[in-house]
Amino acid sequence: MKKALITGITGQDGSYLADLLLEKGYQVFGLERRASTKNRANVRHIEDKINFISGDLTDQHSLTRAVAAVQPDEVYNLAAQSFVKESWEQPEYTGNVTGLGALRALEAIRQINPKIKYYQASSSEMFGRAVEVPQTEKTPFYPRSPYGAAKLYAHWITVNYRESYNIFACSGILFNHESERRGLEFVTRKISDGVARIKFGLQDKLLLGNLDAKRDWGYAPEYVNAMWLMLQQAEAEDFVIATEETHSVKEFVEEAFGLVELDWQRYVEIDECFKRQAEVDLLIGDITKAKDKLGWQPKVRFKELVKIMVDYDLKRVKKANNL
Ligand code: NDP
Ligand code: GDR
Repeated sequence: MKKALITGITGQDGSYLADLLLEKGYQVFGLERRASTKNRANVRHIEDKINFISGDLTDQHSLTRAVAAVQPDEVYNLAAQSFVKESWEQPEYTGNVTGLGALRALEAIRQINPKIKYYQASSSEMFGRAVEVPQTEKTPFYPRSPYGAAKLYAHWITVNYRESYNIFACSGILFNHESERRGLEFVTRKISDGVARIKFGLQDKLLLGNLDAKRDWGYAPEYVNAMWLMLQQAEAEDFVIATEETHSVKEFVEEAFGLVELDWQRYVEIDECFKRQAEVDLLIGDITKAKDKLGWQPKVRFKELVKIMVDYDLKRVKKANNL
């Protein structure tokens, strides 16, 4: 039985990856940080199958201890301060968790057993003010936020530990991926939740920032499969994972409101506080390498993604409010 240690197991991706690895017969260990109230909603359905280990990406000892105790075959480093907007409010903290956290995870592997395979959750935010369209593994990086800069450090330290210590370390450069488990602060979920609440008369307005930004949005459960595939290859390499389609936030809004037959222009208002200090205007990935080497490609496309999220939030909001 293979053993995997997942940091960020309570997040969107960590929970889907845990589902996948349990299905594959892995023994799954999840690093969980101390909080006054536990945050296990995303893993509630598999809570009894996961071995939770206490630890925090800002604490080297806790990571080293976790890796020593579990002796995993694979470590998936998914934990991060992952909200881009927040990274301007907490730039140093973001650097510490999202950037140095990866170094600490790699150090734990180097010290305990360099044969452990490592996956780093890199991000299309590293392309930032993209110098090339579409973006590939070879596109130069130009991060536009403290988050993007921290991810870039994590990305390069992963490459560096691969080259310095021969650790099987891969970075998946994943473009935005969303789901029913997406945090409510991210724009897609904010929209699907807002649409449901407006439909049921619980909310009048949806306040958003920049509607013109374009993103390559995929479906998270499919993306965690790409992470696993990367660690099953003969050689450790980095891969872009995306849908190769780009849509604006406005298109997401139109599609989501359209599904409940409401005119979005009556409900959506622009609030400057949701705009960013520096924006990433356009992201679209090129997944030629992932298709060729991993045999990976997405099935859920834009319209289906919006529908999955809106349908889910309509049901959830209805039930939560006894409607
Ligand atoms: P989430 O924000 O949903 O999950 C983040 C996870 O990290 C949570 O489990 C959180 O725990 C944990 N965490 C945060 N800080 C710490 C810490 N100091 N120590 C230990 N754990 C911590 O992110 P996603 O699931 O969406 O993303 C997974 C990873 O992939 C992240 O690294 C993200 O930056 C990256 N990424 C995401 C993309 C996306 O579109 N979703 C695209 C590209 C990259 P808690 O529950 O306690 O808060
Ligand atoms: P992003 O996701 O920054 O791409 O990072 P987010 O959903 O936060 O923003 C996407 C785009 O929508 C615009 N936007 C708004 N965003 C939010 N959150 N709230 C709003 O009200 C709003 N209005 C407009 C933003 O300006 C932006 O252009 C996500 C995270 O999961 C990262 O961790 C990950 O690395 C990247 O995706 C790839």
